[in-house]
Amino acid sequence: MREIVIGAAQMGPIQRYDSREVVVARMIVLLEEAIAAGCMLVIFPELCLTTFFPRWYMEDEREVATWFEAKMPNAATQPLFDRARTAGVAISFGYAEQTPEGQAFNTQLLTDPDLNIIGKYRKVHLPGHAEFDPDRAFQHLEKRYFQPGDLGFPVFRNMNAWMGMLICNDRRWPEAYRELGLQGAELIMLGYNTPTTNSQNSGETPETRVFHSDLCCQAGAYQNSAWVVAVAKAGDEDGHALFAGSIIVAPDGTIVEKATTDGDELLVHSCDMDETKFGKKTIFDFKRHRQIKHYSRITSQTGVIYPDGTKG
Ligand code: CDV
Repeated sequence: MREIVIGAAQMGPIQRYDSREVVVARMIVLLEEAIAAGCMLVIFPELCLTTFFPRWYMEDEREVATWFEAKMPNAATQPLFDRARTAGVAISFGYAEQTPEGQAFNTQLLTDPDLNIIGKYRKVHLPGHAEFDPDRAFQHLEKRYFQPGDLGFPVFRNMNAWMGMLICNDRRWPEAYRELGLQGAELIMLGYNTPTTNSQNSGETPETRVFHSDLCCQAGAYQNSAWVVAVAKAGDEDGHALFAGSIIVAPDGTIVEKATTDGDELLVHSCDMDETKFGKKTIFDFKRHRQIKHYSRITSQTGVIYPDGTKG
């Protein structure tokens, strides 16, 4: 058995004018709960230090810069690192990263139990748009504020297991999970900020949107025989609702824990990394069953090209 007791630290809403210090204090409350529950690794959501700022259209670069972290840890997050280090609990959380070269990424970090940052993932599949879109009920400007991740889909050795990360929209792309699965990922951590309504289709119900989220996480877990921990930032942020429903999914695709509120809430599950072995050795033994000579379109073509040559 290779047991890791995991805490999925769902966070309730963060308002536009909430400070990093106020948010980090909330994260430490969740961390304390996790420590008391025996968690060894605690996972927080995407962009969890601030409100989901890509919903706001901004032209002033100085204003945009206020949402980014130029250093990690920094003064605001140091207390979280310090408390986790004293307890020997590894953490993973998402933030807006500004590099010394001036690049901007939607990033998730991973530490070991000594709180060394041993891994970083930068979101590859950025949803939304780069310019103000008057046809949407609300904006989703990730393509304006971030560059697509430049690290690929790395997998890290941590706590005697192979671990990878995805961020929010990445969970809808099977290629993202498979990139991790092909490196033996046993645990896939992902955070999300997903609006409860579809800004381009008011007829899509909140239930359908949660269904799509669960469907993708469960399929990604099953098809790669890996644990998937999906952690929401949820609730009403300045009048904009984000759905909750954080889940822990076992390597057979079943949901073993699910959040019941749309506020700060900790899910705890003891995840045995050896449970990933069965699927990896049988139906999803990639070495025996994958047929890569038939998959070339996946890396050579982005959009649809019909057999008659017309483009979709
Ligand atoms: N933060 C996100 O990536 N949100 C997207 C929304 C825009 C659909 C998601 O895939 O959940």
